[in-house]
Amino acid sequence: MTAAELDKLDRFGYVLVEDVLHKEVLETVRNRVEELYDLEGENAGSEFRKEPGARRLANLMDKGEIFQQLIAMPDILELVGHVLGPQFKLSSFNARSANPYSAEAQPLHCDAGALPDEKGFWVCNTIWLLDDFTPENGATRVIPGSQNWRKLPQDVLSNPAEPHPDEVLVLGQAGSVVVMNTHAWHGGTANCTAHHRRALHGFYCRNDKPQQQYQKRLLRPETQARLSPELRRLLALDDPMNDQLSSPEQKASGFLK
Ligand SMILES: O=C(O)CCC(=O)C(=O)O
Repeated sequence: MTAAELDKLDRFGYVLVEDVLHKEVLETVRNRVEELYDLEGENAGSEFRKEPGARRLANLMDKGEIFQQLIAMPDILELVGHVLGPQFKLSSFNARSANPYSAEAQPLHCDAGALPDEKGFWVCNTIWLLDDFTPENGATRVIPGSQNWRKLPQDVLSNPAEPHPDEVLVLGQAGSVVVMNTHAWHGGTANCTAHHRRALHGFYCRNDKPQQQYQKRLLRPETQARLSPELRRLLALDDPMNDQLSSPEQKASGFLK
């Protein structure tokens, strides 16, 4: 990671890393994502949430080795660690695809409704662009610097779904990854084009917080058995504190809680 990348992440709350997925890998990921949308049909995304105006998939760690490779990429993890400190884990790994001609924009939100606590930041998302993000196709908007405001948009804005004077669109080419401190106010925008706008969301949190999706419960035993020690650590599969924090009875999740 470069000093310029770290500076952007610190100041604006996000940084775009280009050319992370090369052509063949990008195509493999896109194909697998489309295959999953077809296979899962109406149930797609149901392990987490469905969303009007967007197709979603959840629990990607259990749905293909390709996703397991992405989630442990050292360059991206270094940036995530810059936000969260050394002790962090995967919170969830999902896909979101803004539908063609969908006017449904997401309200500005902080992931998991999270405010920084006395130890600092505890949520960080990575948005993997499977299509170019353009001004027209539902790119993510973000309010640069809002990760430091320690306020939730729904508590201070009369309508978090409306355009915000300080928002910027995060634009970039397919194959790029946006690492975002998601205490920053952000959200998907309307897609005014005839094509899906697809992305993966690899969401991480600090070790002392609950996973958004409890990986130990969601991943099939045969998947868990095949994971490397590094991936087991990243998913907190052998962490009793995570079992306590993330069991379904205790978890808090959802983009507006
Ligand atoms: O896909 C996007 O553009 C952002 C999605 C997002 O922020 C969310 O689903 O919480």
